[in-house]
Amino acid sequence: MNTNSQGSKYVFRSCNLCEAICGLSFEVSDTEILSIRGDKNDPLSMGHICPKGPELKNIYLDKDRLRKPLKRTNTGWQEISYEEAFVEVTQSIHSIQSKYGNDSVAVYQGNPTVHNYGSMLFGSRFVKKLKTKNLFSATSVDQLPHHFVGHFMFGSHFLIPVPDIDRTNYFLVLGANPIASNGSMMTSPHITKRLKAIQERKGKLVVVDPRRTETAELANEHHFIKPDTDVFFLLSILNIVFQKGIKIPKHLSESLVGVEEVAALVSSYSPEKTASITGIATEVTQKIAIDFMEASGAVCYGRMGLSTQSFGAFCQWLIVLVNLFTGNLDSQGGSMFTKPAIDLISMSKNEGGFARYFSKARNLPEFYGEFPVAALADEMLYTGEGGIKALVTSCGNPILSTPNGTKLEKAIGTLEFMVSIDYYINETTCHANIILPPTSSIEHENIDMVFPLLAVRNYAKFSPAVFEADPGLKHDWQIFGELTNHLEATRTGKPVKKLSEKLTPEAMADSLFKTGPYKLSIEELKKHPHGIDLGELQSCLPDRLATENKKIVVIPEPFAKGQVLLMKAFQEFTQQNEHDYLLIGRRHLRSNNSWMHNSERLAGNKDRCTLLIHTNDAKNLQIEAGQIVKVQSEHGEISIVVEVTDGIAPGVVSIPHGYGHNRSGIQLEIATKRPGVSINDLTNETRTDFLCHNAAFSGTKVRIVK
Ligand SMILES: Nc1nc2c(c(=O)[nH]1)N[C@H]1C(S)=C(S)[C@@H](COP(=O)(O)OP(=O)(O)OC[C@H]3O[C@@H](n4cnc5c(=O)[nH]c(N)nc54)[C@H](O)[C@@H]3O)O[C@H]1N2
Ligand SMILES: Nc1nc2c(c(=O)[nH]1)N[C@H]1C(S)=C(S)[C@@H](COP(=O)(O)OP(=O)(O)OC[C@H]3O[C@@H](n4cnc5c(=O)[nH]c(N)nc54)[C@H](O)[C@@H]3O)O[C@H]1N2
Ligand code: SF4
Ligand SMILES: [Mo]
Repeated sequence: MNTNSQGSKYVFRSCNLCEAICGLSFEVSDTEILSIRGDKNDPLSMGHICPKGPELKNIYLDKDRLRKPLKRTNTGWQEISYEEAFVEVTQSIHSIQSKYGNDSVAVYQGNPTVHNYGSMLFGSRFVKKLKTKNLFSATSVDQLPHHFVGHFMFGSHFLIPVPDIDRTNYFLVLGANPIASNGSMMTSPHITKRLKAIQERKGKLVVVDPRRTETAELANEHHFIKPDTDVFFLLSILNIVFQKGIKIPKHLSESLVGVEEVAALVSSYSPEKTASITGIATEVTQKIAIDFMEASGAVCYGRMGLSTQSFGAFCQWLIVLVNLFTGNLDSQGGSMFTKPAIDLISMSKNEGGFARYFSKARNLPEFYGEFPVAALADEMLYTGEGGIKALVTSCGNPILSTPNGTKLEKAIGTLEFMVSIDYYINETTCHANIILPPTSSIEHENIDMVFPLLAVRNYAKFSPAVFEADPGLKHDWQIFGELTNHLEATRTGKPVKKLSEKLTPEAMADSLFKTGPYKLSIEELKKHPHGIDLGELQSCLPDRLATENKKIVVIPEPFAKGQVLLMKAFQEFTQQNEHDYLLIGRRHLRSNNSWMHNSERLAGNKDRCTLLIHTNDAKNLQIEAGQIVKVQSEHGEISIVVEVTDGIAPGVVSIPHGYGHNRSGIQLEIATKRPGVSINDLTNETRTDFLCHNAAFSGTKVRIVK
């Protein structure tokens, strides 16, 4: 902390609103935040800040933010004390588990969990105490395929390579829009600067996306692709690479098993055969493959648009193979692994697994102890043994964020009890019997435990609280800690244990740093308020592999077996006639998943929840910009304003997710002037990834009605 001549001081901490974890500089007086700016001395973010960063002040001050636990009664919400809430929550959970078994209580942990180390560390202790198999999180509407591939190829779900963006000379981006999202599974703050730097060193940025996104606008090349078909494009890239001659990084030549089988697989997918399916011409695919092979340092990267497809896991697997067989895996300028100061990989060594047990209603496989959230509604509606009767949510809004939110909303209506840990009444938490609000993020310290694992440089930082916490509020970790101890007491009849002063998130993180590869400590990190740069990414395979024999499993069993499904889909695609419109999502810089839409400063006056449609399609349908149309799917119907553009592939339409703050019958207390509609009232909960069962959002079939 520094003080200036006006008596105000500076607090340096990372923004926790997205994966870029930008270093911010808070200028504060005793009571007020005077300004929030990018911290120029942060070695990773170098002064970057986006329009969401300053919102940390508005969230702190927001009058919509809950500051007292709430209980739902027949006459509306009633404020209660934390103690009353803890007792009621744990007694309800205990009585439901006693009656129906431990699995009758389900948990959904949403996206902000990973941005809050207290919630993560103490949430997982509470979850263990519940002893339920019905665990769900945002992972399975997001990056599950990356973990799946990490687990099967490298031996740990946390072994996920990231683009060495600062040294690459050819960046092939599929289904990601980092200029709006600020990067995902690639912590890379100041992304536009980093992308432009590739071009300044005469490298190339190539984007494959059904929409001409902000990132595509900057790119050297952009190619439209038909949604949900990337798997075939990637197979064709590999088909060409194998024909021209693969190049395996020298240090990995002894570490691969299964290369011949890949050669056999990709031989069936020549670019000539896949062009009519993907919409990418043979010559374009050939040129991309050859440019990629010839570049000194090239990397292929795919994100949400690729992960949330029918063959999302296949896509992420093939991306690793493209990098591997062009000599770019674990190599400078290619796709590399980090060496973070907290070693999550050795920590989670014994937790891993897939399909060790299955969900009751949908029979979907667990992965690392979690079921796909696309099954959540059916598991609640299941009346047999093992069906869900109670729900705990934290940091999330699954009614807006998971496929077929309408069905989930109905299913939640059948529950006997629900509790939510959240500082807003949102479309999901409004159904809870009790809402437990935590402190806002700047009222507690934080350490990014996850994102340095995915960062384009090795980096560590401690973020101090900006202000002391509101004395009436508890932190997420304290809420989870109290719930854990109260549940134990309810079960045993013994007095409730006090939270230990020694067992805090900070103490836990400190010991993780001390046993980590750099032997850091919180004390040391506090001496470096802007963060510590631990250097550029280094080759680390095969040493770092967590597979039994330190080999890369080039074609893991689920993929070997899944080839049949792939071929079947390929043949069905080739037979396909006229289709409906294919729906994709989008993100905007000034919006953050399902929340922060109540901020006037951030959202501005523009309605961003619109339907993007190509000019020719609009003409054919005789619809115009500004008009309201109905969009219908197998599962639902929404009405939405049309925006006409040439920046989307013909036959494709786009709606952003996270909106729909006007659900019928619900009096939301968060005032929003632009409620929008929820794309997930159209998406299909039965459409999941063929292998890992991540939600398959991309390419949902819809009809448009005037
Ligand atoms: N169709 C479609 N659906 C999607 C996506 C898509 O692209 N298309 N994207 C998916 C993705 S990638 C994700 S990650 C999910 C996100 O969806 P969710 O997992 O539902 O997460 P958010 O919408 O970010 O949840 C926001 C809630 O978390 C609360 N919150 C914020 N910070 C904290 C905190 O520190 N403590 C507590 N207790 N609560 C907090 C906010 O108040 C808010 O109510 O949506 C998914 N859904
Ligand atoms: N401003 C802002 N930033 C965010 C978020 C936010 O809501 N707002 N959310 C955060 C979260 S939780 C996440 S997970 C990340 C996500 O980060 P990104 O993945 O970079 O974000 P998206 O904008 O969802 O990008 C997905 C892209 O895939 C394209 N796409 C859709 N379907 C297909 C397809 O079938 N094939 C191909 N090739 N492309 C397809 C879409 O057009 C879109 O451009 O962003 C994070 N950052
Ligand atoms: S890009 Fe914006 S939201 Fe993301 S960490 Fe940086 S300031 Fe925060
Ligand atoms: Mo996400």
